[in-house]
Amino acid sequence: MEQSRVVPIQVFSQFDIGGVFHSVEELKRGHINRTYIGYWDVGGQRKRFIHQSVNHRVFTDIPALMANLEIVTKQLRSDLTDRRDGVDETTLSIIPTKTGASYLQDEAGEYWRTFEFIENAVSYDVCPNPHVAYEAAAILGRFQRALISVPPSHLKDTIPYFHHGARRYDAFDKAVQEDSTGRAKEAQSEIEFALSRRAFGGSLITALEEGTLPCRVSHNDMKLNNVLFNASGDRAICLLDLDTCMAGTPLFDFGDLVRNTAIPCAEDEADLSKVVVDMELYRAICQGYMAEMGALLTEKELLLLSVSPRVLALILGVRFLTDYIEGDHYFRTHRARHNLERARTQFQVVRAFEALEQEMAAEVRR
Ligand code: ADP
Ligand code: GN1
Ligand code: MG
Repeated sequence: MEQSRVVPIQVFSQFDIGGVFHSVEELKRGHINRTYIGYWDVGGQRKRFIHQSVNHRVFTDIPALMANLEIVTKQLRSDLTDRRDGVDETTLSIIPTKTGASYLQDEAGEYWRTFEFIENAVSYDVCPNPHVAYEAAAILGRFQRALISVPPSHLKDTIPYFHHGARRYDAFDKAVQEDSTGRAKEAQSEIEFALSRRAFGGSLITALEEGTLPCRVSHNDMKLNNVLFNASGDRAICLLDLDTCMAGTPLFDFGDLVRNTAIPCAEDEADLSKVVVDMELYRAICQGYMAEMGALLTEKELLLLSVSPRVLALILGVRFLTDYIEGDHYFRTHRARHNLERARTQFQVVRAFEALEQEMAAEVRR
């Protein structure tokens, strides 16, 4: 379960901010990294910066991760300069250390980096309306389009086999067999659900490995709260959380975005009757995404678009369930059985998509 930590503020002064540190507050959002807002006095003005401790138990090669981040943000920035419609858009801007590095390691072994704070922006954990869904999908489409010129082999895998359904199932099997925490008995119905859909969970990765789906750079963590909107919430202005940018398929991103945006409830919603697909939100995602990326997708990608949300929800459910059975080592949890509840909700998401299989496919064709 979550434990509070001392923030090593002396580390922050090693970044080339050119000001005087004032205070810090934690932003409790994601499940993996630790994110802080630092308040600094710079040139007589109070300015905010993002200080982030990157989870090196999850991301085991931080130099490679930061090298990827530099490649991706450089390309996104150059695309924004070339595009006329990108005036209000931005991308992450790394503040180097005073010695010119993009990150540092503190005495406790933790890795730190600093970003410019993107001001006058909002983000959503739950999608409030179809316009927000459209915009999130459109910025994803622009992101994928901008990165088409970066060969996937130029980026290292920051988490190997991240959306590899078959390998996620292998890890799940091992967790169930070992049952090191004795928790498997409480999760029998979830385990059975996962096992009943094993082949489906591996379907996208099989197509990618066989080469019937093209390998492209993808974001791989397309949660709605990784998109920043302008203050009025009517325009997506930045895609965040670029740590998992690596070789993949656009289907991982489209699927993940639909998974967590077209079902307007929390990812750990305990009331499963609220886990319902909002087809208006789904339609808006299809439209926003197609407007930017539609013309660049292959027949096979188009065919699998509507299937991808189900695969992504299943894989995430299996990951939550594996982590629960292993003792909650990966995802940060906030209460007992949190990962089991998250798995249960994702499996309900899978059921909700299954029930709408035909309608979801018809919407993409339209
Ligand atoms: P995690 O991997 O833990 O999800 P993120 O990089 O997504 O970490 O950051 C967590 C939250 O911090 C985001 O959802 C966003 O609200 C905020 N955030 C991150 N980077 C910035 C930034 N450069 N400017 C403003 N807010 C940011
Ligand atoms: C994690 O870091 P965050 O909270 O944006 C996870 C994603 C999951 C997501 C589920 C590196 O994302 O894969 O889809 O939780 N990121 C990593 O909420 O494992
Ligand atoms: Mg995030």
